[in-house]
Amino acid sequence: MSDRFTLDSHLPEDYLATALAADVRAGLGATPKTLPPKWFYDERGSELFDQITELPEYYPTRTERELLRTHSGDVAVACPADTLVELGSGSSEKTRLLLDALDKAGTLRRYVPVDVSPGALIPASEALLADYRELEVHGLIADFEKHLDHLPDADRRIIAFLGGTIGNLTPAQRADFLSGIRAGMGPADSFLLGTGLVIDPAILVPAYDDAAGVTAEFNKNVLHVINRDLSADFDIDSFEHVAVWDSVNEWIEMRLRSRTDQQVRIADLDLSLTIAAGEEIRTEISAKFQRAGIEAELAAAGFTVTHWWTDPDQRFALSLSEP
Ligand code: AVJ
Repeated sequence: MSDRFTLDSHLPEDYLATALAADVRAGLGATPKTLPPKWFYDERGSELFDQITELPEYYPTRTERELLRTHSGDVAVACPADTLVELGSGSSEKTRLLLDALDKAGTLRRYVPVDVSPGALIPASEALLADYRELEVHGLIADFEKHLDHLPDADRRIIAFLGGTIGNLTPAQRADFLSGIRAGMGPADSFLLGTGLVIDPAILVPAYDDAAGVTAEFNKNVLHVINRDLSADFDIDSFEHVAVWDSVNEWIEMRLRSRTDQQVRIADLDLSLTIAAGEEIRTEISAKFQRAGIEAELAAAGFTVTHWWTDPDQRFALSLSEP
């Protein structure tokens, strides 16, 4: 491995197992039942998500990539940073557009991918180290909702949170998350945020319920994760994938609907559940935003939005904010 690579973990040894157990106990004990979306992303789930990003119906990834292609140069001019921090970096698929722009500006030194999954972070880092011969990569294995205080210092940083993943947080979680980011930023740093915008449900809903059924598999994968990691016996085939647009909250909800009355045993939690036919488990919200709404949330966390870029169809936005 390159001497330009360092990796720190801020997760306690048993963090993932403990956090999954706590989330499943709380979520499946609640009415209605919920599960947090972060548990989709084991190896298979991450692969399914990568497939989703290439589906014809799933416009966010390609729209954001196009926005980055067009505006990374503007980002680098507005904030000629030496360090790019990417929260929830995953496969670092869109990162190169930003790295190239900072490289061109002559300021780039270091990339800091932050992800809970080393399985995605390490290979992504290796590929970048091979292609950017002077770049330092400082990987952080951390949960971006909880371990924000460990971001490395630098002269000037861009903190990027892309993909519209902020929409997977509830409004209260978003407020905490944004304040947490803001609290750790210096005066020269900038925050680059990708947000899905509110659009016609006729386009939105199929993006979360594709014809090929990949999103359905992705949704059901959380039950595979629970079966494997908590010794549960969910009959996965008896659930169907549901995606609904909630026009009041302006978010897409993914749910898993049981086709049958069933008993589920989660051995590691010593928990038995009854699930009624037709009952739904909410597995994800994916909030979409209007400009005024997200600007108000950023302002409430102490940010000033300095740039706002959207695609011609106004489906997705990139915003750049200052503390
Ligand atoms: C990229 C993680 C934000 O909410 O659109 C894709 C996840 N869920 N299809 C999103 C997802 C269903 C995605 N994020």
